[in-house]
Amino acid sequence: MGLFDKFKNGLLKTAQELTGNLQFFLQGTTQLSKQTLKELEEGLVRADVGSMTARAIAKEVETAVKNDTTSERVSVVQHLRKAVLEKLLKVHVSDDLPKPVIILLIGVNGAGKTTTAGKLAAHFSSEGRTVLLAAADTFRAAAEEQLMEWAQRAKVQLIRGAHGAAPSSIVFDALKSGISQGADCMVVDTAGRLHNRSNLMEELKKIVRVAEKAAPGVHQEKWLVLDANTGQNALNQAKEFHKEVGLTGLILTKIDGTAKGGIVVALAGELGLPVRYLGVGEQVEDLIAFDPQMFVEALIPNTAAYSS
Ligand SMILES: Nc1nc2c(ncn2[C@@H]2O[C@H](COP(=O)(O)OP(=O)(O)O)[C@@H](O)[C@H]2O)c(=O)[nH]1
Ligand SMILES: [Mg+2]
Repeated sequence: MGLFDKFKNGLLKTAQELTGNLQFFLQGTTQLSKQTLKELEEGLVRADVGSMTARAIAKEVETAVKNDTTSERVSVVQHLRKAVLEKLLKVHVSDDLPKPVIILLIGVNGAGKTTTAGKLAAHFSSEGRTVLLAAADTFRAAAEEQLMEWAQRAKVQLIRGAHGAAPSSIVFDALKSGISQGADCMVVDTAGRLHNRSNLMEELKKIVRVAEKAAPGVHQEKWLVLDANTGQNALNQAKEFHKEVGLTGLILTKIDGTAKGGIVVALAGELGLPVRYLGVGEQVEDLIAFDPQMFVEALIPNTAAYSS
């Protein structure tokens, strides 16, 4: 499947929510009435763009349409596409990472950290990197086994700790070993934690500090893995984690099963953090590097205002 088709399939439900709605109320309208504008904003909110960002986008569209002398139906959609794209481009970073790089995956239970660790390992390995997976989730007995399966699938090395070892000590040993072996991409899977549990947040900060000590000067990424179904709660989660450890990116998982994919726009608009990857399924290939243009094209196709 081509990259764009992956975007399109992954965002199908969100697009139906948003664009299906656009088609309905933009049909036959030649101007952007107050009512249409309100419906546009509501459509964005329903797709989980968030009330603040939805309002901002609606305002931008209103201004753009006013200033556009050729304001026909289709141009409303064009202006909408442009407004959404601008929000995403503002925070976008390319997926070129330095070598070596350490990637810490953090987030709450069930968000998709371990699955994403496995997918990322396969992805970077296919780019010719020497990848190492570190199993720092010592909380659940099955967690290591699950990561082990992913390591085998991705054909990369897995480093795990001795029974009962502290997560930070596993991270220390894994990164030391990775650096000495010349690994250039070290992906660390951590235990699920709630942002409002202070002992778990302290443990996370310790993991970050220890990673810096084990591999001084090595570029460190701290990616929060978020379940897209969480909707607006994802915003709060991200804010809290960001405050505690200074995130460098986000991964939105389970985009395939939700109509709440607009959360990507909310995260960009309200947090200023880039989405790095989208999880669009449970298989190893179901991970896509985030691309703002493709995202907008999949969410609000150019043809939205024409087809009936
Ligand atoms: N549909 C779908 N399921 C996913 C995705 N990512 C993870 N999952 C599923 O979500 C569940 C929890 O994933 P897991 O990686 O164990 O979460 P963790 O607790 O954060 O490590 C598993 O059943 C995964 O197969 C995704 O992008 N799409
Ligand atoms: Mg896990």
